[in-house]
Amino acid sequence: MSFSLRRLLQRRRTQSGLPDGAKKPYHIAIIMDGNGRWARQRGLPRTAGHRAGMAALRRTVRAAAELGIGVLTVYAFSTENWRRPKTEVDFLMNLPRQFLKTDLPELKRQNVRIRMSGNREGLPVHTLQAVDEAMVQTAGNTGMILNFALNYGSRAEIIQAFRRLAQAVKAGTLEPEEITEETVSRALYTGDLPDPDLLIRCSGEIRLSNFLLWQLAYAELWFTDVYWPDFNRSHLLAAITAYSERDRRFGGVKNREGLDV
Ligand code: V07
Repeated sequence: MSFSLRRLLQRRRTQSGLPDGAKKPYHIAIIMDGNGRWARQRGLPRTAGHRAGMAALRRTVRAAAELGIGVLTVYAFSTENWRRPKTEVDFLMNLPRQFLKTDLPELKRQNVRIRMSGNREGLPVHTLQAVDEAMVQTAGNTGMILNFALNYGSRAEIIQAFRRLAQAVKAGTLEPEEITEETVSRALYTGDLPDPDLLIRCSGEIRLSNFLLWQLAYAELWFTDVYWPDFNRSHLLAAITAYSERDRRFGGVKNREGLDV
C-alpha cells in the first residue's frame, strides 16, 4: 500500500466522527455549567436555561451512547445548589421526573442503564421515586450507564465513606490495613463504577467545584467556554479527540495498566 494511501486511511474519520482506532475514554464526567448565563443573555428566566440544558443532555446522551461510551456521569444538582431561591430548587427537583417521562422510552431503546450518585437524604420523595423507578426499569440494560450526580458533593461523599469504613473497623469487620484505594473507592457514592477518564466542564470556569475529587485523580480535564445549553455532538467529539491525543502517564513512564505509552 502506498504511503499516502495509508496516511489517508489513518486519518479517515469513521461515521462517528472519530478517527479509526482512536483511544476512547470509557467514563466521561460532565459539569453542565452555564444554563443561567445562557438564559440571562437571552433575557429569559433561569428556568428556561435549565430546560435548554435538559435538551443538551438529551443530545449528549444520544451521542455518547452512539460512540460506545461506557459510563456518562453528569452533575445535575450539587449540595451547594440548595442555596438557590426556593422556586428554582423546586423547579430543578421536578426535572428528573420530567426528563424520565419524556426520555425513558428512548433510553430503554438505547440500552442505557440509569444510576444515581449522591446523598438520597434531603431529596424530595417525588424526585427519588422518579429516579428509583428509572433505575429499576433499566436495571437489566447492558449498554451505557447514565449516572446522575444528584445532591452530590465530593467532600460530603468522602466524609460518608470515612464514617462507613470507621464503623466497619469499630465493628471488627474491617482491618485498618484493609483500607486501600479499592475499599475507599467502593465506599464512595460511585461505588463500583470505574474512575472517569475525561472530565468536561462548560461555561469557562476552570475548577472542579467539589465534583468527584477522589475519582478524578488521573482524569484528563477539558474545558470550553460554550454554555451547556449550546453543547452538542461536535463539542463532545472535540473533547474525546483531545483525550485520544494526550498521553496519560499516571506519574510514571507507563500507564496504569503497566504498558508503555
Ligand atoms: C437537571 C438539566 C440538565 C442541565 C443541568 C441542570 C438542570 C436531568 C436530570 C435528571 C436527574 C436524575 C434522573 C433523571 C434526570 C436533572 C436535575 C437538573 C436536578 F434520574 N436534567 N436535570 N436533574 N438539569
